Amino acid sequence: MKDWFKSAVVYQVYPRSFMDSNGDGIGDLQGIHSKVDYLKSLGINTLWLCPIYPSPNDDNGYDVSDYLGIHPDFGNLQDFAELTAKLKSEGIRLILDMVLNHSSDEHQWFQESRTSKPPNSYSDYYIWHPSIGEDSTEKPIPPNNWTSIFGGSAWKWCQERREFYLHLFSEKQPDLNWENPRVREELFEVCRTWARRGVDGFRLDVINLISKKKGFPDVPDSLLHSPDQHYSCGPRIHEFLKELHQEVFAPFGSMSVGETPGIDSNLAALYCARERSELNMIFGFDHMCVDHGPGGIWDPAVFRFEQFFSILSHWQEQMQRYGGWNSLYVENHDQARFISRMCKQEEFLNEAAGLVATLLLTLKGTPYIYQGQEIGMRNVAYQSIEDYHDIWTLNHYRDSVESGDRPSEVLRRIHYRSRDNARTPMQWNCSENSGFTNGKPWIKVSPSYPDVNIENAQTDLKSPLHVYRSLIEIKQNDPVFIEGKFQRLESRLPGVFAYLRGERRLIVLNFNAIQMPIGDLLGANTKLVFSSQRDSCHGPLDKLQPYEGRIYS
Ligand code: TEU
Ligand code: CA
Repeated sequence: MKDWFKSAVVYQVYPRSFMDSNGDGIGDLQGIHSKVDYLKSLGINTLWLCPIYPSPNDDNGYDVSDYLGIHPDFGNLQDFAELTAKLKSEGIRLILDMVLNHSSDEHQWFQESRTSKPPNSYSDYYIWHPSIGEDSTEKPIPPNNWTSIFGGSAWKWCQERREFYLHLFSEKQPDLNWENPRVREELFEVCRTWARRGVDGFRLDVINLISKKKGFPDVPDSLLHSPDQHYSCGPRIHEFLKELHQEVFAPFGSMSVGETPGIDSNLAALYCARERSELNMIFGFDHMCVDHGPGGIWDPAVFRFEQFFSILSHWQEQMQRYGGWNSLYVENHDQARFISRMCKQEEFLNEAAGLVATLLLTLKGTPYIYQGQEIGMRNVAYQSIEDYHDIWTLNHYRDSVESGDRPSEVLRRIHYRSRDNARTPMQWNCSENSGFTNGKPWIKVSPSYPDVNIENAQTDLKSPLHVYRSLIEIKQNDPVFIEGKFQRLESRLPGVFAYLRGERRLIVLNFNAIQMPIGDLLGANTKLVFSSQRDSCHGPLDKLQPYEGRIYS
């Protein structure tokens, strides 16, 4: 089907934390297989799997040591084939996560590259640079001030080659050299192989970082807290993406979504406007930064709702203007749980989750639902750093404590921000370890599981699960929610976001913990067709309940 990505409703699975089939405490492919029926019942039609390849797990699979294999923790190629067959029989498409900006340092390419200089065939597979001198302790000085997104210098000295290599993420994730045509061809062939194995599309990890700025200029002071803006959009980025499109996506009809930190709505269309033949859509980050303080991601600030609404509207309008397509998300494996960020009233978390569902499924674009989001899974607050596993979190803790921050203060930031908030095991039921494993889970289960779990949600009419289900069905049966024009309506009520889809669908969302009158937003003939809260009352002089979302027609 042409443009099937426009009617896709994507569910993202973090395989380590979804379902464990063999009691080793780690989620796996057979575990996912056993839950396909659940996914089907939710109504989603596309599944995105985070990396499933062999990896030393310095960054939980985003450090790939063999692009064509399956990590033994997850199973093998036979399990993969069984899963794809099962998905196909249920009409669910599959997209895989491709990590093409960097590999693991344990990949054979890097093992060869680190010990050899040109003309050895692997010597230029990565980004090598001589030192620019020695400091007073005779340590080599790296070529510039670039810092890794996970902390520390982005350059690591390699004694064998007597050169630095670049790693924008951990030092076990050396950046691949896309300037080398052989590297590009290897990576294209990797994607083609998975397409031949039946994969329908790709989520491309940090794809806008693959082309590096010529001459490696220093990061300016103003961007030191968000250096990814400096690393993104190198001079050959669009050329490389067009090549990927021509070599892989076009011949296989694969769907493509690029993860693009540091791209704003004005640049976005350059990546996904249809006639440019690059990507189908991208994941922007603007709207995920509305609770960042001046110190960047580890500096939590109050959630700025009005900014959130205007960023979302602006992306909607830009994509409409330039013929691009939006991806709609508020959670993934890198983000803390959204309702914990947005809603400070414990008693309204379920309502807030239903409101978010209404937002994601009624804006224009392809919605991405992250595992557990549909039942309102929330942040955890482990009291010991020992209970955290994410490399970014652990680095932040170590660096902050070393530089004199109080450990309790650092933990407070981690509770709010850590990526592990999204990585606690999926909560299936109220049995031990939330039904995720019979063994010891690789990461602690959230203490919320006895209440918040799939089994409870099925019977609890207040669970956001039902809002997701109903709205997925509405979206799939009403083309206005796919192609209908987006138009924001000015609302004088603070914290209320209202817009039209097409001519006749009005969506009104109350992001407040109090009731809001909405009479003046509604025309005389508007009739309520959906409320995210079943028990609220409806009439022309009606009030929106705390965190309620409604659709009128
Ligand atoms: O994430 C990229 C990433 O960490 C940044 O985009 C970050 O979120 C942003 O700079 C915040 O401002 C991807 C994967 O999703 C993540 O899990 C990996 O750790 C990372 O790439 C490295 O592969
Ligand atoms: Ca397992």
